[in-house]
Amino acid sequence: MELRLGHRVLDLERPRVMGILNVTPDSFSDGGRYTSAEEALLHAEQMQRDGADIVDVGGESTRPGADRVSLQQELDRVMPVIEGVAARLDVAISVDTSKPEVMRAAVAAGATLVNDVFALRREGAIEAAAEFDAAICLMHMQGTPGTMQKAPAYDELPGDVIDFLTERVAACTAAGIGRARLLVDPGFGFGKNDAHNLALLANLGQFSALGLPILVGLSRKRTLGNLSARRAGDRLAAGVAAAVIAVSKGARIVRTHDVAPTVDALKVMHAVEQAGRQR
Ligand code: 7PM
Repeated sequence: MELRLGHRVLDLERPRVMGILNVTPDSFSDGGRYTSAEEALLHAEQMQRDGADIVDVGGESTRPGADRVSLQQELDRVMPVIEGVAARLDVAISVDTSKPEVMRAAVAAGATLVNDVFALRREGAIEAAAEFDAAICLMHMQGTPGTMQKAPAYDELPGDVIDFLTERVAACTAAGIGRARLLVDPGFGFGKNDAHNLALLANLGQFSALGLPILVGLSRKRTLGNLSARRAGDRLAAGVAAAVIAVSKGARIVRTHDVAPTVDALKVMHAVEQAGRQR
């Protein structure tokens, strides 16, 4: 499996790492340490050195109950960072947004992946995506960020989530977006309790039926906090374990705050997989 990101082709035979670059002042685990574009660029540079293949630039916090951000505010936050990374670094740029105007501006400035937690369900988003040729990550979310953790409920897991993604993939292809541009993501923590998240991780292999690259984000999430009894900044080992489990079940891209240890863990994993295939 391969993913084209602009002039780059990511061979997904080896698992890849997407580093989280928050430019929101209210990000729950970075505590606003990277608010200015300059600081965000330093962070992106560090993630590139640490082995990230992609940096995910986000200007709107999807934290439950977080304030919605205006279009202008989001553009002001993400555009200088995208422009700076495109000019100075050699990593693929993902833009974490649900707004069609931000998608368009970001892609024009060099983003080659759109990471949309609303899976192009916002007004005008699917039409915008049909106009450019960046890749798109379609993520499952039950409810909306404001209310999704109130009482998440499913008839079947992972079936309900796979059905949703199947419908979004069909909507994309109907809108003229080729499958070669699509990735899918179960959306850990987005309208899911701990049991839901664990059932999805345990059965992640079933997402392979979609025939598209699987991206996962488990880094520092609450289920890992509950399992380890640790605060967000102390969930590194739990997050790396979860990443390794996800990749062992077919995930190809891991979205994480902790690039260096995740890259190391996935190198070990990949080497062992290759050794197993050679004998
Ligand atoms: C507060 C709560 C702040 C949750 C940030 C988050 C994913 C994502 C996020 C994911 C994809 C976080 C999340 N999670 N995009 N964006 N997949 N594709 O922990 O799991 O980063 S935001």
